[in-house]
Amino acid sequence: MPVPLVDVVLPCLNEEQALPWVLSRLPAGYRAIVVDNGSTDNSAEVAVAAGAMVVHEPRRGFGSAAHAGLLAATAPIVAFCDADASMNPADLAPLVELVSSGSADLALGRRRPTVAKAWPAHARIANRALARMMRRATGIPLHDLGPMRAANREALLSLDLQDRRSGYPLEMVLKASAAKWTVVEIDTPYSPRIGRSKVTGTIRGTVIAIKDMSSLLRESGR
Ligand SMILES: Nc1nc2c(ncn2[C@@H]2O[C@H](COP(=O)(O)OP(=O)(O)O)[C@@H](O)[C@H]2O)c(=O)[nH]1
Ligand SMILES: [Mg+2]
Repeated sequence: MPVPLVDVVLPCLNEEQALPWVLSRLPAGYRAIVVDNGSTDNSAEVAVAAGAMVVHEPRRGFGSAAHAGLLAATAPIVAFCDADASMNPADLAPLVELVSSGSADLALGRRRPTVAKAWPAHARIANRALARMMRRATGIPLHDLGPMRAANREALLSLDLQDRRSGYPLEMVLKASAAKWTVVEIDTPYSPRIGRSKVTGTIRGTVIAIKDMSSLLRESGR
């Protein structure tokens, strides 16, 4: 396969039900890199059957998977998307366009729920509070710490991201801001996922996410 224009990193923990929907919706010229984070279902097999590249990352954690995908990528632009069908990879195209045209160094998708139940209230409230702190820390008018995003691969690598859990997306924004990147946020539809949530749909996941993100914000304030 020739080097794709865009590599799409899809962190995956037991998403066999959602993957066919997700992987059939990548724009032409985009390559899917499914990072299997120790799934106990058939996620890896389903991903391979759908034509995706599969990377196995045994160390658990969203950031661990996302970063393994970034390291495996070879395309000039790398995008990130969840593998749970809550967002449509086709909606990555406008984010990628912002990066490829040079309008943004980091393009972020702001999740806009299509129906109320797409986003549980506790997750939405926590996200809003964290986004407010992120705005204060960076001075950039951002409203979400969502996973959908795009940037140039080499630039992303140069950020030297360290978080391997839920703080990864936030660390990316904080370091991009510190490096004076142009960070742009646009709306992306957010729908109910297929299958069961691993992070904000559970109390434990939400608490870990808030903990990881608050400690990053505290550090950045120092
Ligand atoms: N690799 C990896 N992926 C994860 C982990 N937890 C969640 N994911 C994936 O990250 C994405 C977001 O997780 P999800 O459970 O939908 O969280 P929510 O959107 O906050 O409910 C999905 O694609 C999951 O499969 C993890 O520990 N490791
Ligand atoms: Mg989700």
